[in-house]
Amino acid sequence: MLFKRHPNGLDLPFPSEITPQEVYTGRRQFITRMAATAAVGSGIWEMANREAFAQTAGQKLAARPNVALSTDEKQTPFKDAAGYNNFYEFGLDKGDPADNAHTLVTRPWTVRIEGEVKKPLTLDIDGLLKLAPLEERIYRLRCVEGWSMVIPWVGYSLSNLLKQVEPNGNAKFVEFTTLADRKQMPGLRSGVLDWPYVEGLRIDEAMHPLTLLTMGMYGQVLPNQNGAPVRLVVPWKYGFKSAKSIVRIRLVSRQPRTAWNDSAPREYGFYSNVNPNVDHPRWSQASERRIGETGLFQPKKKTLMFNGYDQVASLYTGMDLKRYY
Ligand SMILES: Nc1nc2c(c(=O)[nH]1)N[C@H]1C(S)=C(S)[C@@H](COP(=O)(O)O)O[C@H]1N2
Ligand SMILES: [Mo]
Repeated sequence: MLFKRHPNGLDLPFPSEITPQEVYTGRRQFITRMAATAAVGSGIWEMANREAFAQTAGQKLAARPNVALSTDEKQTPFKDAAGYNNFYEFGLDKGDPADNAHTLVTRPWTVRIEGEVKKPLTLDIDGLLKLAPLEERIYRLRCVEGWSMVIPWVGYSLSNLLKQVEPNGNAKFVEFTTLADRKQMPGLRSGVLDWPYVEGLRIDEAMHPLTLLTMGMYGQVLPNQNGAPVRLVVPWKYGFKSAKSIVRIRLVSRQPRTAWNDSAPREYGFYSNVNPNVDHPRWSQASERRIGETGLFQPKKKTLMFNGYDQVASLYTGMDLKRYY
């Protein structure tokens, strides 16, 4: 999405291609281990972060498999899904979120659901976890940068929560606002986006059963770098629509502004449906690299319309998806 200026003035393409991903993940893990070893030795790391870790890491989250909504493709290894991330609040490099997100305090945490609704609601994480039965859904996630993963998420359809607040007749869109706290998020010092990170969906997209309110992955509470304690996963849209660490959900009458659209409107539209026929202005979207799968010369996979989730096509009948990218 963002590209460092090369000294020769050229934009570097695909950040994931600068260093082959396998080499990259291995190196990051090595660096992280070294840093952790040094810090633990000093005792500071433990004191500062015991609390945050105790609440999350490794905690099991039981869920019933939803086979009908799951792909049977090979799952991305956990270490890749939790080690190769975009979460700019914790830095721009793919390994930064895994290195830095331990400072995120995920409990206590509340989500406010408000706006054009009859019954606004504030829920804490336990309230959210109890709202509907947890399901495991194995979804493809396609990043706009040209890579993809297959991840077993844990959550339930966002529609469960939206029905609870009873949207009124003016509710046409849903806006998702995520945490922006400089004390917890070192990435906020950079001006790459206008914080907080805000995303949006049309109300029918938000109510679609595939749209997942997500609290876990791989049978566990979400790692902080994957958007703990609660995020969205919208599998037929580019990954940036799947906002992490949500604090507010607002039902609104007009299409909300979104962080990526604000920063580069020609490159990131409001809809951002995965579409191999609409290229990003700076690269093709026709194919993708599956993270964690093989060696250096892994063939790319063809990207599918709506990321293969054909059941959403009817949401866009009659719409020019080149215009509404
Ligand atoms: N708050 C927030 N949410 C975010 C992002 C971000 O930078 N900040 N990055 C997005 C992008 S570009 C992608 S591809 C996915 C990555 O999710 P994952 O790290 O769990 O695979 O998160 C999305 N959600
Ligand atoms: Mo992304």
